Amino acid sequence: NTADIGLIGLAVMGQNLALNIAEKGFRVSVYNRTSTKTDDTINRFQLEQKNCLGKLQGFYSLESFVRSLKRPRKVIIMVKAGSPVDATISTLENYLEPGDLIVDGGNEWYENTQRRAEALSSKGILYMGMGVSGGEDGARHGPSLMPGGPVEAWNLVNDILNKIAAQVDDGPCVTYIGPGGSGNYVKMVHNGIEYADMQLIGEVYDILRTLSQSSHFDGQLYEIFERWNGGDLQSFLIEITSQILQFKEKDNLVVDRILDQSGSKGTGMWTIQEAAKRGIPISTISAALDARYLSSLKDLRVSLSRQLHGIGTTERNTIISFYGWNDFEFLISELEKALFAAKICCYAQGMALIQKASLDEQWQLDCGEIARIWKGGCIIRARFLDRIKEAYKRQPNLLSLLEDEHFVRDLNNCQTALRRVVSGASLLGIPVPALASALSYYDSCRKEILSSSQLIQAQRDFFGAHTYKRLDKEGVFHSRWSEDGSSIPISNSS
Ligand code: NBP
Repeated sequence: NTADIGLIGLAVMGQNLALNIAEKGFRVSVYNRTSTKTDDTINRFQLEQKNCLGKLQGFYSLESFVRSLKRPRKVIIMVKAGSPVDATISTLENYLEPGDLIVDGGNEWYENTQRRAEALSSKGILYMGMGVSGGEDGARHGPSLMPGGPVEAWNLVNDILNKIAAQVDDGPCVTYIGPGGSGNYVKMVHNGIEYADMQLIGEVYDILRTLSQSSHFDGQLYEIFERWNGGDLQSFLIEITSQILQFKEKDNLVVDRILDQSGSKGTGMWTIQEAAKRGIPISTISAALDARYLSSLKDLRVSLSRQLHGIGTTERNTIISFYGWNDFEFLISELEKALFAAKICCYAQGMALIQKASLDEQWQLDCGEIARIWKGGCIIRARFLDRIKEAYKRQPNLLSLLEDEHFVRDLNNCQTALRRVVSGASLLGIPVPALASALSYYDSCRKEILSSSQLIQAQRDFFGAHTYKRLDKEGVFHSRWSEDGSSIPISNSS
């Protein structure tokens, strides 16, 4: 029993994470339900071992796998989320003893983690749910890790996690997130933000692609993303977009040949459900998920494309010149600002959801630290996250990122561009649901009085006697809307 840690589940993520752990100098034991994956992992380790300081050993029975581990035993599970995790734990726990630790690194529903942690704690076994971001490459060379659970559990593995995580200027991309299922929760919101980030970039690309065909643009679209990657928008997603836009088969871009139906695996949907449950508006993330659902209605879209009208060529040219977008450089600069403003709104929504969950669940999450560990390894890694970290450093109890003085300045600087891009794209018939929702979020947040909500309260009281409060008096009121219009105080009126 000499291994520092064990890892169960050797599909894409588990195999790469095991090799990463070994490379950082640890002894890792691995096990997979189907033995061929264990063989693959051993073979890969042997091929890559010239870079490995540690050791990787494969096992074909859970019992011998567990016996190979140093006490207290630490086991990372990287199997498919849901019932496969329960099935794995139910066998594994028979070989463990009090003080041992299981870390589930899958994209798990946070309440499942809490249920499992509670069940295992009665046997003295520690349990953590750890978000792992960065896909295959991140797992192999340094992911962003979001471990949540008991602090004692974190203390048992933090030396390993600190070494295998991505490293950035201010440390490894891992921190103790908080108790309970908070690690899974933060990973879930990360994925929701990722959906929105991707959708926003997709919409801007659509505008660029459409207008590059009718305006005078001599360059290549990838160059625009390459240029943006040197500024405020610097991020992994902008960088890979530039690469994708260079990828050709013969003379044709591969992206133009891809079926336009975007898939999703569930974490985006969970984020929306959670936000609805906690009453937090995350409209840009919702718009991104809806856009994926809408993309899958291919047959309907093909049929409607022949029936529903957009605008004609003359109108289109008039709109383009009205917006000054014949000047492609000007369009590029407006899109850059619009994308940046929308990105701030999107992250403000995600962070607000994390803060609300933290409050409801008494997790005491540190949003600045969360932004920091997303700076490397993960899909949403970006220069921008440093700004978010700094914002929470200036004001740890920031109610909304929109309130931060630096973001206020940025938004005031970029809002006109966002407005023009949303209105111009709408007039041209280019769908921009995420950009538009970000703009509406921005406008709703900055309105002292929302007239639409005043009317809704009146309507609710009219048809359902749901009562309303007033701006000019204390108390709760109901009006006889269809009778004499008089207002009746219900309680505490002064
Ligand atoms: P998958 O999610 O595709 O799961 C495959 C693994 O689960 C295999 O090892 C498989 O064993 C095992 N498994 C299954 Br399926 N049912 C099992 C059962 N009843 N008992 C024991 N083992 C079972 O693997 P992945 O893509 O590597 O992802 C692992 C986790 O990491 C998931 O939760 C995923 O959401 C998360 N994640 C994935 C990514 C990514 O980019 N792929 C990124 C971040 C997080 P077998 O070989 O015997 O079938």
